[in-house]
Amino acid sequence: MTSTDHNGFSTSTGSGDSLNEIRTDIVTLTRFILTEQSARAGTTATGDFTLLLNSLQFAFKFIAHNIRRATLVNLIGLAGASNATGDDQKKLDVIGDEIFINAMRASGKVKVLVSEEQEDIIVFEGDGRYCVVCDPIDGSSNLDAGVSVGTIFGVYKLQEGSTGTIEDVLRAGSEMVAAGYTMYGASANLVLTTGHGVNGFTLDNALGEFILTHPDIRIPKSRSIYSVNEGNTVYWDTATREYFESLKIPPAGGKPYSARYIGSMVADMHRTLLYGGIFAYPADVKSKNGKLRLLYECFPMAFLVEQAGGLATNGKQRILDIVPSQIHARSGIFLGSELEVQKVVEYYNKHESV
Ligand code: AHM
Ligand code: MG
Repeated sequence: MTSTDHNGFSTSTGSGDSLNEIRTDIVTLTRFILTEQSARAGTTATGDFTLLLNSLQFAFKFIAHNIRRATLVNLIGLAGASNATGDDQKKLDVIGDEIFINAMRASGKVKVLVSEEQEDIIVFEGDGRYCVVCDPIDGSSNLDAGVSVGTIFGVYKLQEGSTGTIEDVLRAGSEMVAAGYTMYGASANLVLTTGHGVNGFTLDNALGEFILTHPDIRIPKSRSIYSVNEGNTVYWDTATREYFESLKIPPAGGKPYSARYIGSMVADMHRTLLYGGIFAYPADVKSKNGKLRLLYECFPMAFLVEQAGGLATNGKQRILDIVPSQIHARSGIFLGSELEVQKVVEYYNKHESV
């Protein structure tokens, strides 16, 4: 069976499909973006974003290729150095970073790049009009165990008249024009927003193309799943502790919440987007500003989750309203299904007013 989505793309819809039915009218990421741009841009589309996205796709494919063969070509293990925020770098962190920087430079469309692995911003030559922020390989401590990791990215437009400075990226997440992640698991899955909903693409290795497989992702309004590193309970504030404790008390006739924590933000977020529930990395007394970085971890995920109908907060403030004080600034974060995140906010409100 086929149906037509809001972009006018026809997609197979599962029920009624024969196992032998082969899709021949597939929508590639490039086709999707071209169609979306021409439908929305009016007369202003220059094709620059499409070219930027092509370079991003190339980086994802190249990183996916290296992750897949990592064990075979001795790419697992530490590189012997630490990055800008003091984390031990894996060999794949270094390679992922190089791939990303080279792809963004080669696009000719990027002026400013922020990478988790680089202390300072990189300003490229040329007249690129975009700023890209990225964590080339997030969750890399999981790499050697073959657990899914991912690349997280966000895109700002260069400010009017700017020649490329740090001010172009020290901006609220709500100013991002696109964001997403690619999860490197059994297959490479790219989840993208350009501010008009969320769409998911799967890399077809034989075609070398990202194919639209999850059109218009909507996060369920609620779901009894929580995802957090509970080993940190002793460091949490009262609101956070009470909130997570409340999830373990079954309602009359019901069940307590299920815990699911991979420890790889992209994989935990992918499940949360598709199944619903809440993912959190709260600020605590050990990490007063949280662990996850605003620009290239919290903002892109918050942008995606809001576009999918969910919420993202640090408990007191909407994540996308925060303005980072520096490029590697951190924040506590709770994000996911609308009704689940609202409960956290209620706990924070209760404790604020005491
Ligand atoms: P990284 O950017 O150094 O990989 O760290 C970020 C990762 C996230 O993917 C994940 O959610 C979190 O760190 C896990 O941290 P912890 O091991 O403290 O639970
Ligand atoms: Mg990271």
